[in-house]
Amino acid sequence: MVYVDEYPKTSKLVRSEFIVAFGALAIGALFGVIQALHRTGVFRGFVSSADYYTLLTAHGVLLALVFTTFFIAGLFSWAVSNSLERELPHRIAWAAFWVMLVGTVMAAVAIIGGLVGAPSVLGHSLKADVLFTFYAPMKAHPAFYLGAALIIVGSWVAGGAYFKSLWEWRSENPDERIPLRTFMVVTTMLMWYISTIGVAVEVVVFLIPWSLGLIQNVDPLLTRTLFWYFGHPVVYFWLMPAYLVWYTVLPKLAGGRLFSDPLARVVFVLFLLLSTPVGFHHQYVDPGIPEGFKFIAMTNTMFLLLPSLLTAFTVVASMEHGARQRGATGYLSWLRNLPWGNPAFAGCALAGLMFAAGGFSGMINAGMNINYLIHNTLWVPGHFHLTVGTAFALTAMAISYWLVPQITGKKLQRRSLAVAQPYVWFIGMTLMSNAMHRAGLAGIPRRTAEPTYDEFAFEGVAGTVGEMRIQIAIGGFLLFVGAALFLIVMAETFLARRGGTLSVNGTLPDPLSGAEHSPRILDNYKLWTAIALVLIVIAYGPPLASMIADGITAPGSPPIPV
Ligand code: HAS
Ligand code: CU
Repeated sequence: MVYVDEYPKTSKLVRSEFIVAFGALAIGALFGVIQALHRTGVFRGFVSSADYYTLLTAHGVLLALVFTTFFIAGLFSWAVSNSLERELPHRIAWAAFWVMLVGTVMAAVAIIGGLVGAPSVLGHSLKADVLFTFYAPMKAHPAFYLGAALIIVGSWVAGGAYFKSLWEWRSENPDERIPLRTFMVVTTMLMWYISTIGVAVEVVVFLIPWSLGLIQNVDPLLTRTLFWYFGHPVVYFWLMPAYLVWYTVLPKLAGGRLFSDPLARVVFVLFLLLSTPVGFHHQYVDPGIPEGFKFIAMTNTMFLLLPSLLTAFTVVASMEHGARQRGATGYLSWLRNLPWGNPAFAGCALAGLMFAAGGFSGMINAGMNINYLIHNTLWVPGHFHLTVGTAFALTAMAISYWLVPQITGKKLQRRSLAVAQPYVWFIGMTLMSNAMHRAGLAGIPRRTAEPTYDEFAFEGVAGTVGEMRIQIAIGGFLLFVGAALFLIVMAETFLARRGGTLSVNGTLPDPLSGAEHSPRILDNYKLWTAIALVLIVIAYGPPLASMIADGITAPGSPPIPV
């Protein structure tokens, strides 16, 4: 039976979450192409450079925060309901949806206010040009921070629906292993609860009172630290859902089975343990944090490569198994036997391939000394367009080709556009991110409307700055085309009539090595959460204590670069 007929209530929820996600994707992608054309100087007619920050904030917030959070909520709702074989508790889940939606609208209105002359609303000018990392000393309208807080609170409530389902299931199945997809969702949410505490404290205790004028100053170092305490784990909040898809659906799309359930569980537990005590790797150049603690963060970050390296092994092995089931032979020629004409498969596989490159640039970011070379340059957007902008976004789009027919009961429309779409994205992203990385090495900064350096000679960099700019502009344009193709396919599918046979089937095969081979201790959430908290206390305790020793709003550390 199709998912929508089996779980009609949860299907409706997933559809609503996806519609908001895709709406955010549409607007965010439009702003993205405008920016790419603007900062490369190819076309500057859409906005003035003065509005660049507003546009960049909207692009980052809509794509990295709204598109991701709503899509993940939908994916997780599907994963939990489908693997525990029950509808989600719908009151909790819908409450979460509405809280997140109200938050999104508030934050979006505050940002857009900046484009229409920042009118005064409730005694504060309505604008939020603070970028998606929104830390002090840049200040936004209170509505922006309240909106951000609501999005986070909503995501907490959504987690409540998954936990409640798990408890219900557990009372009926006391001895069974937690199904893999639910295990992954729950581990991700535990990591999310631990890490969002940082940003919640930053926003509620400091930024909201400060933007309302209730307190006069905040400590930029302390609030940045609270932000990055959350700002690294949030990237795994985006990655782990992509991994959920790569582990549980991609092997099936490749015609095979997951290589190892135990290895998948180990990977998710490692993320729970190590995602948070690493945030200082975003603050290597911040003064006021002892070098030794930056070093601890670097070491933890290097350990944190392990779950992704294990994933590369397990997922590629599962794909190879699939190809060999389809008759492939040879060391590498099995790659040809994969279903490259299936858009769901091709999108996930290309996303994985690009993530290998993005992970590599992440390793470079993480090295304390090499980081000084690339920090705040265009290298960093090059890195994260491969990670969140492809590993997550392309996987989300690809899996929608498989999932949306199941949550709507409708056949995928415009299949030929869907087949082309992942390749358009892949080519566009290859051009853009490669040129961004190189431009960063040449010293071109991120986050500015005027980085063109026409007359500047960049010694020791292959090619010219003009050539990189053109690649970024063409790549950015192709990405916009890729997003548009996806949205056309989705819009037509959502609006189509039901009928005919679906081109997908939602059953997932058992892993080659199943849950019965994985030690039960892996499902011991109390133990892993406790260890995660201990690691956080070690990594963050002393530096945070020294930051607040001089008073919690006093910027007592050496001068903060602005
Ligand atoms: Fe990062 C900055 C370090 C992963 C996102 N990162 C950012 C920012 C974002 C971001 C948004 O240490 C910018 C924030 C800002 O605005 O300032 N990052 C890392 C490291 C990893 C990493 C070590 N990042 C991610 C992921 C993200 C993301 C995932 C989003 C989803 N990042 C940094 C650092 C900075 C940073 C510094 C600060 C830079 C600065 O100075 O500002 C690692 O987790 C990466 C591990 C990954 C691998 C790759 C494994 C390969 C796999 C592919 C398998 C292949 C398949 C397909 C399945 C080791 C799993 C095969 C296909 C066939 C056809 C065979
Ligand atoms: Cu990070």
